[in-house]
Amino acid sequence: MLTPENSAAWKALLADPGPVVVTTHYKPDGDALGSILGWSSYLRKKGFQVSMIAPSDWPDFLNFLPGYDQILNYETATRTAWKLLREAKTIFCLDFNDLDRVHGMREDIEKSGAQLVMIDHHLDPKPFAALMLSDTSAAATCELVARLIQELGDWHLVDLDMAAHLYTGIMTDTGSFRFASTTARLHRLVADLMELGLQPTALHEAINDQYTEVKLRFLGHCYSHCLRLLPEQKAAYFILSAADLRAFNTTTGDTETLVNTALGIRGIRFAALLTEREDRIKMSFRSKGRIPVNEFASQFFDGGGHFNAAGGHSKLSLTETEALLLQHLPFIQQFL
Ligand SMILES: [Mn+2]
Repeated sequence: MLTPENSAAWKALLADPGPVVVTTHYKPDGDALGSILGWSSYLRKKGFQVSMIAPSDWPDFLNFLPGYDQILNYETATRTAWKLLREAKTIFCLDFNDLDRVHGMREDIEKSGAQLVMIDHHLDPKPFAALMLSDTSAAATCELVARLIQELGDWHLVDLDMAAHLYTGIMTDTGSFRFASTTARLHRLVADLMELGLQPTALHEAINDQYTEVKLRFLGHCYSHCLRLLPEQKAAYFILSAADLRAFNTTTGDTETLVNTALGIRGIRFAALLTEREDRIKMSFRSKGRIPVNEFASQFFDGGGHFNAAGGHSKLSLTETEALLLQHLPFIQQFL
């Protein structure tokens, strides 16, 4: 967190308000949106003129987050976004470790001339920002935002809406406080948020109890027809073709829970999800224990991520990608 070397830089940055942009990664999740909303509220209270831009749309269920409607979607508001990026003196990059993660927005960020500041917890951060708060031991970027505000002595500025933003990111990125990143120290931070009056039950409902009929039927289809089990290798994976997605009219986020449910099968330690998108096969990997899926993703599928949760992609066909997955599966055996 703050060290004698970087604390002066953060304090100087925050003492000099102006127009800024706060952004996050493509297809933002709960931690991505929670962190940009919470950090933006804080910056506004410090006197900054803040615009929030997401590189793409996000799952609908996140639209319970206070202030979500002020986030601009770069893909549908490209011109406005470019104007804001060009006028910004600082662009805060939250919850991503590589400028590639903003996809089409990358060029505009690079051309903007603004200074870049990163707050992130992903492994192997690329040094693209002038000021970086990168802590790969943090459970969520929202944890880092909360601690940063605490360490800057501004906890009194955190209101109930901000508490909801930060809790959402911490809760979703820890799988409701079950992943190994959940520490005693994190629970203490959450206790600080609850002491502000936060009601976790309502947030859990807003996040977890949001199935629609079509989504539940889609999941049923996936369990019945798209799941492959390899009990001997302690692996399971889903294969979703473009036709599967079309048949159920799926939207962003509908497939998110699938890969985790494969890991919920007794005895399974490695799970994957192969999804046929327009121009590529999108791949998600999850593991339990010592299996480094970030290494698996970067070695074989042009990806990366966290130790137990990572992603990658393939330009091959769905069938060829499945064959490649099976070919590389022995990699995980050494960690079982
Ligand atoms: Mn995150």
